[in-house]
Amino acid sequence: MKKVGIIMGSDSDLPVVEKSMFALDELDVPYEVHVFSAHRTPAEARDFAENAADRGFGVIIAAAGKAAHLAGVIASCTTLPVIGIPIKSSTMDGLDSLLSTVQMPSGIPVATVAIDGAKNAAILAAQILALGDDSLTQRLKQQRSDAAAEVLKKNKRVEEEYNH
Ligand code: RP5
Repeated sequence: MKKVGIIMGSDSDLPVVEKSMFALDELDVPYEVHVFSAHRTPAEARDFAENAADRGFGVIIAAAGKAAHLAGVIASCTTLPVIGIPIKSSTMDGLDSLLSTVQMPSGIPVATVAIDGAKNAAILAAQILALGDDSLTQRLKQQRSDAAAEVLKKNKRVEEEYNH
């Protein structure tokens, strides 16, 4: 199976980005994690993106906060799909990161998830890889039906407690 590349702008993003790793572990999807910054280590970020397809990656998740250019820079150096996670790491509650990640110029897309939306980034990455992997598709379907069963259980508990 192809791997997911997970890149973050700083190790201070780890508490959020770990949620992507947990979600990929649950789905048994292989990944590799790096700290590369669009501003502090642009050469390493570029080198990773330019070689990612040849190194067996199928999709890249890029997480960054503040002036969050990482996902866009990565996307400019590869034709692999890039998923951006805007990180809430400043005094602006992540709105700065969201706009910096989502407002890409025409021609270089970044599929941007919600602020701190690391779990959804991982699920979207898995869905992309599942296009060529039937057993991963089955695992994604199972995960959805397990999650639905949990919600129905919660509904039952609330209904029993409050409806008389
Ligand atoms: C961004 O700046 C990083 O992605 C992080 O969210 C933010 C702050 O980085 P540190 O100053 O904590 O290293 O580049």
